[in-house]
Parts: sequence; structure tokens; C-alpha cells
Amino acid sequence: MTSDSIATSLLVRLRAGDARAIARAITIAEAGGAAAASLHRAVLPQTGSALTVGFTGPPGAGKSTLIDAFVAELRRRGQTVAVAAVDPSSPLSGGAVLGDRVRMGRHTEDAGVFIRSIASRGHLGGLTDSIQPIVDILDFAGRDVILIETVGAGQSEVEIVEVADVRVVVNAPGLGDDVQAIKAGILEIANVLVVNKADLPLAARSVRQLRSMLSLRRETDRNVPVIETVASSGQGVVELVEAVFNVAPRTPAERQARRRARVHRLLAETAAAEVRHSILERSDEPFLNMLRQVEVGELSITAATRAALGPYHEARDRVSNPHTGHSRRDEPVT
Ligand SMILES: Nc1nc2c(ncn2[C@@H]2O[C@H](COP(=O)(O)OP(=O)(O)OP(=O)(O)O)[C@@H](O)[C@H]2O)c(=O)[nH]1
Ligand SMILES: [Mg+2]
Repeated sequence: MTSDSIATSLLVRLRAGDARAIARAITIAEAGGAAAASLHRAVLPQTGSALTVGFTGPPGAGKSTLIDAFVAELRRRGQTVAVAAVDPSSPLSGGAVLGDRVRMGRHTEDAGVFIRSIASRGHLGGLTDSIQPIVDILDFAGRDVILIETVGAGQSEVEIVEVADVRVVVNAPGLGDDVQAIKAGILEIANVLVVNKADLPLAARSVRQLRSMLSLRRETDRNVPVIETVASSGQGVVELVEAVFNVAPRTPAERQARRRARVHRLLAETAAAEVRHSILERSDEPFLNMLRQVEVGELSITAATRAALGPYHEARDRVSNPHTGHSRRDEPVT
């Protein structure tokens, strides 16, 4: 069989929702490279009907337990589901999130629920590159709702969860630092906030803290719902599902706009990382000379930065508008 016919038969089985085909396709996407890219191109035209919901929050907040209950409620409503449990710290796929498999065990016999652990395999950015194709594969395979779980509140988790149409940030009382998630800047990305473990005594205080933080923020953040749940008993999960559907983008155009915004942010962040890396690598004489000039105060750091960015900055200056207030003139050396 040619590789083309294998690809075609994979796509046919994938479109039919075959679980083994989904698993195979995700493995291809995870590996990256040309095969992943061509698979992604093939599925893309037939995507856009799934709703993607990202769950993130500190370790042990109850994300997996909550997702398990969330899945049960979606199934009660007749929706098909896929769960991608991302473990950025694990070098291996599969066994990495065994605990999650156990917690979501009640759905293993249900063909309407596909569960997969996804590991980063250690290369930085690898997962942020492959999560969108994985979501698109699950969308193409006809899953109504795609859930993504990521642990923690670091930059890479934020980027992963940004793929989602709706982002749920899960907190729980008694994790040592009640405002941990907020400190990491994760509040900004939340469309829905959850205080899980509402059965614990300090839950009410966490809810008050979150609400008062939201009240200090932008208008749009003030409307972010705070839902109390007890994931282990299912309490509050119906309210959570409703809150998620309520904030979900309603039209394909709205989804497209969110996706465009994400690609824009991702490009800015990736560019920043690349530029940082290449600047740290530099050791040529003119560059070292420029560093010395900054050291002795002959050159401002802004002017040196512009010089280091060189051609990029010149191109940008040509298109920048002098009336926007973002003038790019050198700062005087003080
Ligand atoms: N009391 C109480 N315990 C809960 C609740 N939800 C989950 N737990 C417990 O909290 C622990 C962590 O739950 P998980 O669902 O694994 O949390 P997680 O956020 O997925 O954890 P990581 O994936 O390791 O970050 C488990 O022992 C759960 O049984 C709840 O509502 N109340
Ligand atoms: Mg978990």
C-alpha cells in the first residue's frame, strides 16, 4: 500500500470517529514533522463544529475528578466527548497520567468518550505546536466537546489552554497558597472560575477572595462566573456545564476570531523567545562594543535594543504611525 492510500484510509476511519484511527492520528500529530503537517492540512477544512474546553489550575485542585463528572453530565445530554490530559512534565506518553485514567475510569467502556494522555516529550514548545492539530483531529473525528486538562499555571500551560474556546480555571482551598493561580497571571485567561472541594471548610473564603479580585479587574473580568463544585460528588457540575455553554462562542466567526487572536499572541511569544536566544548567543566585537557603551552610559538600553533588533525595527518604523503615541524615538541618555 502506498503512503497516500494509508493516509486516505486513516482519514476515512478518522472521519467516522473510529477510536483507533483517532489514537493513530494523534500519535502522528505528536511526532510533528511533514506527516503531521499534511495530516493537519487534510483535516482542517472539516473542523469548527466542536466546542473545546480547557481546564487548568494548580496540582491536586481536582481537575481530573471534575472533568470526569463534567463528561458524565455531557454524556447525559447526549454529547460525544474527547479528553486530552496534557502532562508537560512527563517525558513519556501513555502511562504518564495513569491516575487520570483511573479517575476517569467509569467512561472507559463508553465509545462516546475518548481519553488520551499527551506528554511533551521534553522539547520546549513541542506541545504548544501540536495541541491545535490534536484538537482539530478530534474535531474532524466528530467529537462534540473536546476537553483539555493541563496542570499548573506556567506559560506553557497557559498557551496550551488558550487553544480552547472556553477556559476553566480550577482552584481549591487548602493548596498552600490561595492566590497561587492569580499570581501566575492565569486569572486573565479564565472565562469561568471554579472553586472545587466546596465541601472543605475554607472554600467559602476562597470564593470571596476570587470574587474580590475579579471586582478589581477589567469590566469583562467582573462578569466571569465563579462556580462552586464538589467534583467527587458531582455537586455544582450541572451549573458548571451551563456556565461553560453560556460563555462559549456562538458563531463560527466568533471562534475564528479567537483562533486568530491566539495565533497572533503565539507568534509574538515565539518571536520574543527566538530573539532572546539569538541575542544571548551574540559575542561579535561590534555587539560587545555596544554593550560597553551601555555600561558606561554612552548609549541608552532602548537605543541598544533597537540596534540589536536592526532590520526588524527599521521595517516597523516605516509603518508606525507617529500619532498613536507609540513613538519609537530614542530615549535620551540620562
Ligand atoms: N474533598 C474533596 N476532594 C476532592 C474533590 N475533588 C477531587 N478531590 C480529591 O482531590 C485529589 C486530587 O484530585 P485530582 O482530580 O487528581 O486533581 P487534579 O487537579 O487533576 O490533580 P493533578 O492532575 O495531579 O494536577 C484526589 O484525591 C481527589 O479525590 C472535592 O470536591 N472534594
Ligand atoms: Mg489531573
